[in-house]
Amino acid sequence: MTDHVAGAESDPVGSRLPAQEPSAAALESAPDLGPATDAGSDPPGARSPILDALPVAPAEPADGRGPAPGPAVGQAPDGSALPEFEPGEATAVRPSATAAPPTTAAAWLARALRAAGLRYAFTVPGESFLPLLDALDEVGIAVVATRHEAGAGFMAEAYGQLTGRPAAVIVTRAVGAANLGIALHTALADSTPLLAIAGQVERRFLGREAFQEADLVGSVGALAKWAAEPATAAELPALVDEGLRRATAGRPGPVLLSIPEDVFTEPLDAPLPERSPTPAPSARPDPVLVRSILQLLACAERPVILAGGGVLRARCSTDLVRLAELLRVPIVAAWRRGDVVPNDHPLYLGMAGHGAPPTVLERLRSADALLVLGCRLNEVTTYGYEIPAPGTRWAHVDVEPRGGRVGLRPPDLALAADARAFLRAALTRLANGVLDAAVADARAARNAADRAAFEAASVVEAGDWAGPGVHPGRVVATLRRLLPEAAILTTDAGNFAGWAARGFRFRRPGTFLGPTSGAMGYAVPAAVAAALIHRDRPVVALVGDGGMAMTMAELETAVRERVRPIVVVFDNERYGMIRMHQDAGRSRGIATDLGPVDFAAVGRALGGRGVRIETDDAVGPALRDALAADRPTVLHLVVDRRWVSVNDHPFATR
Ligand SMILES: Cc1ncc(C[n+]2csc(CCOP(=O)(O)OP(=O)(O)O)c2C)c(N)n1
Ligand SMILES: [Mg+2]
Repeated sequence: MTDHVAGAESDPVGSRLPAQEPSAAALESAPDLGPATDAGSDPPGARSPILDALPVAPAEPADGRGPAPGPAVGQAPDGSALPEFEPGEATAVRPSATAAPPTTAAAWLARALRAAGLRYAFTVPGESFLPLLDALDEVGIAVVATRHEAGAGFMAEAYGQLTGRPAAVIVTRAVGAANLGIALHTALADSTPLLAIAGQVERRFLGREAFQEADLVGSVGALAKWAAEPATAAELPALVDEGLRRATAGRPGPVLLSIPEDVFTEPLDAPLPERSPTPAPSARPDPVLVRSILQLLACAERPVILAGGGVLRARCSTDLVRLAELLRVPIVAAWRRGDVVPNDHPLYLGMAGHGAPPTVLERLRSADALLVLGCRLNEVTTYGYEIPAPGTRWAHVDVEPRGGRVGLRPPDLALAADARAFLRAALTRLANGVLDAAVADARAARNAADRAAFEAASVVEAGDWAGPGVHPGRVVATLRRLLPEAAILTTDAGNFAGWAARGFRFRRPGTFLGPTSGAMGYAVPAAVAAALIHRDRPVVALVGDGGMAMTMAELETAVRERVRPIVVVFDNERYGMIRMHQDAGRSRGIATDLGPVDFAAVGRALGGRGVRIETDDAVGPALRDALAADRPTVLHLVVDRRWVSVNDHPFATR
C-alpha cells in the first residue's frame, strides 16, 4: 500500500470528544459571561456591555425605532422564516445494507460506496475500471458519463459543496487523472468532500512505464488531501474506510484511490464499512473560549464577523444571523461564499475579495474585533493576508483554526469547533444577558450607516450605456430581478464575475457555487451537477467566453441527463482578466485576444437552446424564456471590450 497525505491533518473534533450536542442545561450551568481572565479578557478598564443575569430582552429593530418585538431565532427581519440551506435530495438517502456477499473487489467497492450513501459517480470511462461501472450500476449508483475529466470532477465537487457529502469521480490512469487534477485542487481549496477513483495499470506492469502509467498517488494524489493505492484487494476495505473518513472529517477535502486494474477482479469478501460519510456531530466547544469570543465582540467599538464555507457546511446560517442580531455585529462573507446569509439582511455588508465594493475592505480594516467563523482565510478573502489588520483583535472559530501557519498573525482566540456547535453554545450563553442599551443603540446607528454605504457602493447597473453590446451590470440587475430566491448561481473565473460578485444578492444559503481555486471551466459542469441535485430549481451558470470554451461540451451531458441549466456567456472575445493585468503595465497584449465563437449555435449543436443577445432590453425576455424552457439554454451576451472590470466603466473613462 502506498499513501500520501497533503499537509498535516489534525484529528477531527468529533473523534476526540464525545460526539453529542451539549445539553442546554450543561451550557446554562457554565460560568456566566463576565470579566474573563484569559486572552479574551476585556480591554483594561472596559466595562462589559453585556449585562449578566437580566431577562432576555426582545431585540430592537436596527433602525432604532425603539422597543419592538424583534425577529425570533430563525426568522428574517420581516418575521418570516429564514430559509436554511436546502441539502437536496441526496442527503436524504440512507445507507442500504446489502444482502448477497460480493465476489469481487469491484462488486464490494460498489456496495461499500452505496452503503456509505454515495448516489452519483461522474466519469469518463476507461478500460482500467470496467467491472466497477457495471457494479455501480447494479447497486443503484447513478453513473454519469461526462465529456472531460475536469467536467466530471467539477460536477462531483459541486455535488459535495451543495450536499456536504462526497460523490465519486472515476477516471482512467495517468491521462484521466491528469485531466482531473484541476478539480482535485478546487475541492481542496473549497474544503469539499470528494472521492476520486483512478483505474491504475495492472500490478504486473507497475513501474515499467506501461501504457498510460504514472505514479498517481505521488503525482495527482499530491493535489488531494490524501491518496493511496492498494496492493491487493484485501487492502481495499481499510483504504475505502480511511478515504471516506478523511474526505468528510475535520476540514473536508478530496481523496484519491488509485486501484490497479486487476485488483478490481480479485475475489473479495469483506464486511461493508459501517460508517456513513456524514460528519460526526460536533463536540461541545470550550465554554470559556465561547465566553471570551462573545466578550471580544461585545466589548469592541467596531466588531465584524467574517463568515465562510464552514457556516454553509454546518447549515447554521440562521444561528449566525441570530447571533449577529443579538450582538448587533455586522457580517461580511468570505470570497465566493456570498450566500452564507441572506444578503438583504441589514447586517450583511458584502462579500470580501475580487469584485467587492471598496466598503468591504474599509470595514474589515477598521474593525477593532473580528470573529472569523468557518473560514480558512485564503489570500483573496484576506486581500493578500492584510486582514485581520494589525489593529484588529481576532478570534478564529473553525474545525481547523490555522494559527500563524499561513503568514497571518496568530488569532487572539482560537477555537477548534464547527460553526454550528459554536453558534449554539454562543446563543445559549447569550440567553443569560443582553447588550447594554447604549451600546446597542450606538451599534444600530453605525450598522445602518455601514449598510447604506455598502448598498451605495455595490450598485452595478448605473451609467448611460447604449451599446454596442450589453451593460454587464444591468445583466446582473436583471438576473437579480427575475430569478426566484431558490435559484442557484454558479460562477467561473474571469473579470465578468466582478459584476455579479458586487451586484447580485443571494437570498438563501446554499444558492451559490464558486471555486475558491479560481479555476476556469467550473461554472458549466457545476451547474449541471446543481441541476441534477435540484431538478426543481433554476440553475444559472455565469461564465466568460474563455471559461465557456473549456467545458462547454458538458451541455450535452445536461441534455442527456434531462436537466436544463441556463448558461450566461459574457463574450468579450478575450481572456479579459489577464489582458487587464497586461494593460496595467506588466506586459504586452500577448495571447489574450480570442476569435469569435457562436456560443448560441454551440448551445443548439449540443442539443440545447441558444440565443445571441446584443442589447440590454433583450436580456429579460430571453431569461424568462430560458427559465420556462425544457432544455438547457445558452444566453450568448455580446460584451464590448471596453468593459474591462467592475471597477473600470467605459462611460467613466470617455
Ligand atoms: C484553468 C485556468 N487557466 C487559466 C487561468 C488564468 N485566468 C484567470 S481569468 C482568465 C481569463 C478568463 O477569460 P474569460 O473567461 O473570457 O473571462 P473575462 O476575464 O474575459 O471576463 C484566465 C486565463 C485560470 N484562472 N484558470
Ligand atoms: Mg472573455
